[in-house]
Amino acid sequence: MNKETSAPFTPTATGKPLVGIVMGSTSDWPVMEAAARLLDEFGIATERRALSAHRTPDAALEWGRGAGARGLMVIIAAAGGAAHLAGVMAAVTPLPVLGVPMESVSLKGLDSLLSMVQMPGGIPVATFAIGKPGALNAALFAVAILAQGDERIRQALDAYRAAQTRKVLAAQLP
Ligand code: RP5
Repeated sequence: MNKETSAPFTPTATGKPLVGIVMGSTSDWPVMEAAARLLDEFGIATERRALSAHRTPDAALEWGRGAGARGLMVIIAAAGGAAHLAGVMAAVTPLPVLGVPMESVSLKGLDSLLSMVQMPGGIPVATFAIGKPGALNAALFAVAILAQGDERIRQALDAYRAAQTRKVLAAQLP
Protein backbone atom coordinates (compact mmCIF):
# COMPACT_ATOMS: atom_id res chain seq x y z
CA MET A 1 0.00 0.00 0.00
CA ASN A 2 1.06 3.55 -0.69
CA LYS A 3 1.44 5.11 2.80
CA GLU A 4 0.33 8.60 1.74
CA THR A 5 -2.87 7.68 -0.11
CA SER A 6 -3.62 4.18 1.22
CA ALA A 7 -4.14 3.24 -2.44
CA PRO A 8 -2.87 -0.16 -3.55
CA PHE A 9 0.67 0.11 -4.91
CA THR A 10 0.45 -0.12 -8.70
CA PRO A 11 3.91 -0.23 -10.28
CA THR A 12 2.50 0.66 -13.70
CA ALA A 13 1.23 3.97 -12.37
CA THR A 14 4.80 5.22 -12.18
CA GLY A 15 5.22 4.89 -15.96
CA LYS A 16 8.72 3.49 -15.39
CA PRO A 17 9.79 0.44 -17.40
CA LEU A 18 8.89 -2.77 -15.57
CA VAL A 19 9.91 -5.24 -18.29
CA GLY A 20 13.27 -5.34 -20.03
CA ILE A 21 13.30 -6.73 -23.55
CA VAL A 22 16.83 -7.59 -24.57
CA MET A 23 17.81 -9.30 -27.81
CA GLY A 24 21.04 -10.59 -29.27
CA SER A 25 20.82 -8.53 -32.44
CA THR A 26 18.77 -5.82 -34.07
CA SER A 27 17.84 -8.57 -36.56
CA ASP A 28 15.67 -10.05 -33.76
CA TRP A 29 13.55 -6.89 -33.47
CA PRO A 30 10.96 -7.72 -36.18
CA VAL A 31 9.95 -10.74 -34.07
CA MET A 32 10.41 -9.15 -30.64
CA GLU A 33 8.44 -6.10 -31.68
CA ALA A 34 5.35 -8.29 -31.19
CA ALA A 35 6.21 -8.64 -27.50
CA ALA A 36 6.93 -4.94 -27.13
CA ARG A 37 3.66 -3.93 -28.81
CA LEU A 38 1.63 -6.33 -26.67
CA LEU A 39 3.14 -4.91 -23.49
CA ASP A 40 2.38 -1.42 -24.84
CA GLU A 41 -1.27 -2.49 -25.16
CA PHE A 42 -1.30 -3.38 -21.47
CA GLY A 43 0.20 -0.01 -20.60
CA ILE A 44 3.39 -1.65 -19.34
CA ALA A 45 6.48 0.39 -20.12
CA THR A 46 9.50 -1.51 -21.42
CA GLU A 47 13.23 -1.03 -21.79
CA ARG A 48 14.42 -2.36 -25.16
CA ARG A 49 18.04 -3.16 -25.97
CA ALA A 50 20.06 -5.12 -28.50
CA LEU A 51 22.98 -6.64 -26.56
CA SER A 52 24.86 -9.81 -27.29
CA ALA A 53 26.30 -12.39 -24.92
CA HIS A 54 29.09 -12.85 -27.46
CA ARG A 55 29.58 -9.57 -29.33
CA THR A 56 29.03 -7.18 -26.39
CA PRO A 57 29.52 -9.37 -23.30
CA ASP A 58 30.55 -6.59 -20.90
CA ALA A 59 27.63 -4.36 -21.83
CA ALA A 60 25.18 -7.29 -21.63
CA LEU A 61 26.40 -8.19 -18.14
CA GLU A 62 26.22 -4.59 -16.98
CA TRP A 63 22.66 -4.23 -18.28
CA GLY A 64 21.56 -7.48 -16.61
CA ARG A 65 23.26 -6.70 -13.30
CA GLY A 66 21.59 -3.31 -13.06
CA ALA A 67 18.11 -4.43 -14.16
CA GLY A 68 16.59 -4.79 -10.70
CA ALA A 69 18.04 -1.50 -9.46
CA ARG A 70 16.51 0.26 -12.49
CA GLY A 71 13.08 -1.01 -11.44
CA LEU A 72 12.66 -3.84 -13.91
CA MET A 73 10.63 -6.76 -12.56
CA VAL A 74 10.89 -9.19 -15.49
CA ILE A 75 13.39 -9.71 -18.30
CA ILE A 76 12.48 -11.09 -21.71
CA ALA A 77 15.64 -12.22 -23.50
CA ALA A 78 15.67 -13.29 -27.13
CA ALA A 79 18.56 -14.80 -29.05
CA GLY A 80 19.19 -17.15 -31.92
CA GLY A 81 21.75 -19.80 -32.83
CA ALA A 82 24.14 -20.29 -29.91
CA ALA A 83 21.54 -18.52 -27.82
CA HIS A 84 23.27 -17.77 -24.52
CA LEU A 85 21.85 -14.33 -23.76
CA ALA A 86 18.92 -15.45 -21.59
CA GLY A 87 21.17 -17.73 -19.55
CA VAL A 88 23.73 -14.99 -19.08
CA MET A 89 20.97 -12.65 -17.87
CA ALA A 90 19.70 -15.30 -15.44
CA ALA A 91 23.26 -15.73 -14.15
CA VAL A 92 23.56 -12.10 -13.07
CA THR A 93 20.05 -11.20 -11.85
CA PRO A 94 17.47 -12.94 -9.65
CA LEU A 95 14.65 -11.40 -11.72
CA PRO A 96 12.50 -13.88 -13.68
CA VAL A 97 14.07 -14.34 -17.13
CA LEU A 98 11.78 -15.37 -19.98
CA GLY A 99 13.72 -16.70 -22.96
CA VAL A 100 12.53 -16.52 -26.54
CA PRO A 101 14.49 -18.65 -29.04
CA MET A 102 14.80 -16.96 -32.42
CA GLU A 103 14.33 -18.91 -35.62
CA SER A 104 17.76 -19.38 -37.17
CA VAL A 105 18.55 -19.83 -40.85
CA SER A 106 20.47 -23.11 -40.67
CA LEU A 107 18.61 -25.06 -38.00
CA LYS A 108 15.27 -23.22 -37.90
CA GLY A 109 15.64 -22.28 -34.23
CA LEU A 110 16.12 -25.77 -32.82
CA ASP A 111 19.69 -24.67 -32.00
CA SER A 112 18.33 -21.57 -30.24
CA LEU A 113 15.71 -23.55 -28.33
CA LEU A 114 18.13 -26.18 -27.05
CA SER A 115 20.83 -23.63 -26.14
CA MET A 116 18.26 -21.72 -24.12
CA VAL A 117 16.24 -24.44 -22.49
CA GLN A 118 19.07 -26.67 -21.25
CA MET A 119 20.08 -24.51 -18.31
CA PRO A 120 21.95 -26.09 -15.40
CA GLY A 121 19.89 -26.62 -12.23
CA GLY A 122 19.95 -23.51 -10.07
CA ILE A 123 19.81 -20.83 -12.77
CA PRO A 124 16.36 -20.97 -14.40
CA VAL A 125 15.31 -19.53 -17.74
CA ALA A 126 11.61 -19.96 -18.58
CA THR A 127 11.87 -20.87 -22.24
CA PHE A 128 9.08 -20.19 -24.72
CA ALA A 129 8.26 -21.32 -28.27
CA ILE A 130 10.52 -20.45 -31.20
CA GLY A 131 9.78 -17.12 -32.88
CA LYS A 132 6.67 -14.96 -32.76
CA PRO A 133 4.41 -17.26 -30.68
CA GLY A 134 7.18 -17.36 -28.08
CA ALA A 135 7.55 -13.59 -28.17
CA LEU A 136 3.80 -13.11 -27.63
CA ASN A 137 3.61 -15.71 -24.87
CA ALA A 138 6.66 -14.31 -23.08
CA ALA A 139 4.95 -10.92 -23.07
CA LEU A 140 1.72 -12.45 -21.73
CA PHE A 141 3.68 -14.35 -19.10
CA ALA A 142 5.33 -11.10 -18.03
CA VAL A 143 1.85 -9.58 -17.78
CA ALA A 144 0.70 -12.54 -15.67
CA ILE A 145 3.66 -12.10 -13.31
CA LEU A 146 3.01 -8.38 -12.91
CA ALA A 147 -0.73 -9.03 -12.49
CA GLN A 148 -0.01 -10.78 -9.18
CA GLY A 149 0.75 -7.42 -7.63
CA ASP A 150 -1.41 -5.09 -9.69
CA GLU A 151 -5.20 -5.32 -9.86
CA ARG A 152 -5.39 -3.10 -12.97
CA ILE A 153 -3.11 -5.45 -14.90
CA ARG A 154 -5.02 -8.49 -13.63
CA GLN A 155 -8.28 -7.07 -14.94
CA ALA A 156 -6.66 -6.16 -18.26
CA LEU A 157 -5.33 -9.71 -18.63
CA ASP A 158 -8.78 -11.17 -17.86
CA ALA A 159 -10.30 -8.86 -20.50
CA TYR A 160 -7.63 -9.79 -23.05
CA ARG A 161 -8.29 -13.49 -22.58
CA ALA A 162 -12.06 -13.07 -22.67
CA ALA A 163 -11.79 -11.11 -25.94
CA GLN A 164 -9.57 -13.83 -27.41
CA THR A 165 -12.11 -16.49 -26.45
CA ARG A 166 -14.99 -14.50 -27.96
CA LYS A 167 -13.01 -14.05 -31.19
CA VAL A 168 -12.40 -17.79 -31.58
CA LEU A 169 -16.03 -18.69 -30.82
CA ALA A 170 -17.36 -16.05 -33.22
CA ALA A 171 -15.19 -17.17 -36.12
CA GLN A 172 -17.12 -18.35 -39.19
CA LEU A 173 -15.48 -20.97 -41.38
CA PRO A 174 -16.08 -20.96 -45.15
C1 RP5 B 1 22.13 -14.05 -32.28
O1 RP5 B 1 22.52 -14.36 -33.57
C2 RP5 B 1 21.06 -13.03 -32.43
O2 RP5 B 1 20.17 -13.12 -31.36
C3 RP5 B 1 20.41 -13.35 -33.74
O3 RP5 B 1 19.21 -14.12 -33.56
C4 RP5 B 1 21.44 -14.19 -34.45
C5 RP5 B 1 21.93 -13.56 -35.75
O4 RP5 B 1 22.39 -12.26 -35.47
P1 RP5 B 1 22.85 -11.31 -36.66
O5 RP5 B 1 24.00 -11.99 -37.32
O6 RP5 B 1 21.66 -11.15 -37.56
O7 RP5 B 1 23.23 -10.02 -36.01
O8 RP5 B 1 23.16 -13.55 -31.51
